[in-house]
Amino acid sequence: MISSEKIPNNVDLAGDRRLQRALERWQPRFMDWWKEMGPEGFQDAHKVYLRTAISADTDGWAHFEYVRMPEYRWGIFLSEPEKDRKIGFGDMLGKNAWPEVPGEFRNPLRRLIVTQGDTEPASVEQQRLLGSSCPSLYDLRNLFQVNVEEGRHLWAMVYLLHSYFGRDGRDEGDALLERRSGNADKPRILSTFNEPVINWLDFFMFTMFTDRDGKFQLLALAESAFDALSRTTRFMLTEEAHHMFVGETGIARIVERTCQIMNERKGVAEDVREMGGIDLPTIQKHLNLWFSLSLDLFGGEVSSNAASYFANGLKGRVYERKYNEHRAIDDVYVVDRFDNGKLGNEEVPYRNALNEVHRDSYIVDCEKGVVRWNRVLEKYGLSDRLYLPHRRFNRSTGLYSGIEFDPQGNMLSDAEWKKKRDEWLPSAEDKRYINSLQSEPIFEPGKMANWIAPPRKGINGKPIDFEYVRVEE
Ligand code: BYC
Ligand code: FE
Ligand code: FE
Repeated sequence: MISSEKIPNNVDLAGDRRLQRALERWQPRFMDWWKEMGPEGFQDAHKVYLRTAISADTDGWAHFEYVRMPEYRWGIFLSEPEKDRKIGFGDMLGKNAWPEVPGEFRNPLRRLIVTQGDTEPASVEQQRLLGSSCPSLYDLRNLFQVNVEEGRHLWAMVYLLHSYFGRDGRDEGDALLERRSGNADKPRILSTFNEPVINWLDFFMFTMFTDRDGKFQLLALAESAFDALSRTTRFMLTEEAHHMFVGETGIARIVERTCQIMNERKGVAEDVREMGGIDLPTIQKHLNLWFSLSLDLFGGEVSSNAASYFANGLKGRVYERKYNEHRAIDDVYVVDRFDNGKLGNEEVPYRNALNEVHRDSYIVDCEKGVVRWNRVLEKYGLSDRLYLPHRRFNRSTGLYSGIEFDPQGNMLSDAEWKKKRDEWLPSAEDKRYINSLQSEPIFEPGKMANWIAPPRKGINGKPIDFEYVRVEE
């Protein structure tokens, strides 16, 4: 029997026998998946100081305890309903939001939910080996906090599939546990979620840039006319903030340590590696990689899917309320276009350019993080700066895929690209170097790997040298 003790929830699970039965059948499959594909080597012996959501209100958020990860209580939470909620955009603007899934939108809604849901376990799979190279117990704990919450996000989507999509939904719930990140035969749905996350530089860039796509997609789904989807994603967003914090501060701490080394060595960049730090060009290359991989997640620049999601009220714009006008039927948007291999542009109906609209606001948000990283460089009196590469750089979906550009957005021949590639993206040698730095985990409380500065403060008011993960019989 599933009790609310075991699955904390605010959806009255105990009062819905059908849903209970479906989740009872799915739960052991999830546990099998977690044990096979979750954090390797930290399943049974380790207790982790984790935050567990035990209710949807602010108090429920302050709940911290030591748990073995397989015993984490993955809960189902929806944000509080908004009374008489109306559809906020598209052709059905002003009509009542949907308590159920309208038959005509069943397929596209299921597809959106499955696509969202698929990314959550994918990211856990991508990160499953990182524990064995953690730079500190503090970072190890943050990795696991992110992992269990992505697990909870999967539960959130499976709850929607089981509650609203009947048999099809249950099948999709099973399939979410069967696909595997990077597996050629049964890959995860979206490109970026099949890319390897090999080291902690990848991890911090992933949580900075890829989890931030999560933020933007969830904000767009939070506008949905399908009320349960809106409420589920709104609650997920509260967790997403921590994931991006982990990424942004992780990189800031690496940059800080690199600055310290550069100052000790009077700014000779080559010496950073000699001193066991991560040099700025290597940081920039990982930034280039994960920013461009994450831009791919917004879909094609011109997309009829995006237009119909918006027209039908399935997926809105980020912070739809901030727009003056919500139908967006007459507007146009200018996007790049290729004519005989030459780059020009064209006007397209605004709704068809919504993926690009989202990408624009995402880039602005990423830029703010880069500004904060550069403040660290400034503070240390260094003139080097990090930057976001052009959106055309290294893309594998949409308009720019199959054509090479430099980080400034200039088109390149294949030969030029091949010559320069390793200056812009992590090379085999860079990967070897980072792996050599991260071959051993650091488990001593308060100790940091040499290539990263300590955080400003610990978790939940605990000191930095708190034992965030411990082995216990
Ligand atoms: N890889 O019409 P288009 C997160 C497909 S991250 C592979 O432009 P659309 C998280 C596309 O399906 C947030 N295929 O696409 C982060 C379509 O296929 P069909 C995840 C791709 O539909 C970190 C075709 O190409 N949430 O939560 O406008 C850790 C034409 O594309 C890709 C969502 O994505 C790709 N990158 O936009 C943990 C929200 N891109 O129709 C978690 C739900 C496109 O030809 N998903 N395709 O068979 C969506 O809203 C949309 O599916 C997308 C794509 C925005 C992703
Ligand atoms: Fe997530
Ligand atoms: Fe996340």
